[in-house]
Amino acid sequence: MTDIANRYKQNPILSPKDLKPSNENMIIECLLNPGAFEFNGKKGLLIRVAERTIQKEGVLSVPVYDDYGKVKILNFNLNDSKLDTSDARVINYDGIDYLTTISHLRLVFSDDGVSFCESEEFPPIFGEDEYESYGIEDCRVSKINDTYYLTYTMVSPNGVGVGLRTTKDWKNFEKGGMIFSPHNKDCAIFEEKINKKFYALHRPSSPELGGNYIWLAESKDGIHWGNHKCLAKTREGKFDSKRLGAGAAPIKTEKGWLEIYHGATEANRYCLGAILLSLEDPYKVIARSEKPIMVPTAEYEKKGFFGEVIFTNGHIVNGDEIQMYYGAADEFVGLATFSIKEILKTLEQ
Ligand code: MAN
Repeated sequence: MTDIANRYKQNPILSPKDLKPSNENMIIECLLNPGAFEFNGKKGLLIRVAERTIQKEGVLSVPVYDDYGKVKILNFNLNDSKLDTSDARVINYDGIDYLTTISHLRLVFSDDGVSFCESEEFPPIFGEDEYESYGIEDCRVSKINDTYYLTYTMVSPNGVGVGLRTTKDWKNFEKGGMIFSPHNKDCAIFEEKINKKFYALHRPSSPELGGNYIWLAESKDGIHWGNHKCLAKTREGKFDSKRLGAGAAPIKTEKGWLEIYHGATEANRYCLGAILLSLEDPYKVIARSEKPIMVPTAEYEKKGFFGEVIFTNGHIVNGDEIQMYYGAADEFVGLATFSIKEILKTLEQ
């Protein structure tokens, strides 16, 4: 046995061909990293749709939004020595990075948690201002009382930060702006207040000193955050040796807050691990996976837009079962279930 995830047999449940591009100049390159939630008796996913411009021979085209939010296409000659295309996600030309795709978020709903459909009632969510001009990505959905808190990656030439929007009906959204400034991503808000305060996991990056670690912050209003503390760092020689980041909102268990997180190696292999935080004081780490609970093993996890990747930021919990939705190889959406008890058992060893 390589891990403790039970993969759905008909995985992947969603592939790029299952949705329509947002306009006639674009093609969908990847469907990935969905947020997950329940609404009006249905299961909902907020999928990241990464699109690119239609490619011509000998030329590499990348989409960027201009100052007015319109897609503009930049073309680079593939033979140009100033062009570096070694990473499928980002190209570099003459020292400047460009994303090969632009992402927006798509809402799909399902009765059984497996077949998801789009409906015109719930339009796509796009990046909207100068802090989202390279798109929005990897949205976590946390429900507190009757409000859904959407925390997502805002991408623009200003940097990569965490944006907040809230909604009660998935039709009207209120903007909370950038809640964690660059460089920061992987933000998950706890689904209940502890000692009257909101808590959020987040992932600042500090390249000179420190690294890509999971941090925790608290807030009185869910918008202004402070008391930042580092909870989990990279570990040499392990599955999370290069970077790690929180998945969806922590799950409340009798043993503590259980967080499923992603950890990546220097070779960009993304696995999942778990971390357990004290119920009363989430700054206290009780346990952490020594070995990953899920590793890329299936064909659709090993090969795709960016292979060897399992990345999650969405799940629905039902008793002991976690229905986890995840991005596989940065191209497909997969479904896997876990037993909470089984994960907790791995943390005792
Ligand atoms: C980063 C993010 C994710 C992506 C992984 C793997 O963490 O861009 O969206 O899934 O890398 O490529």
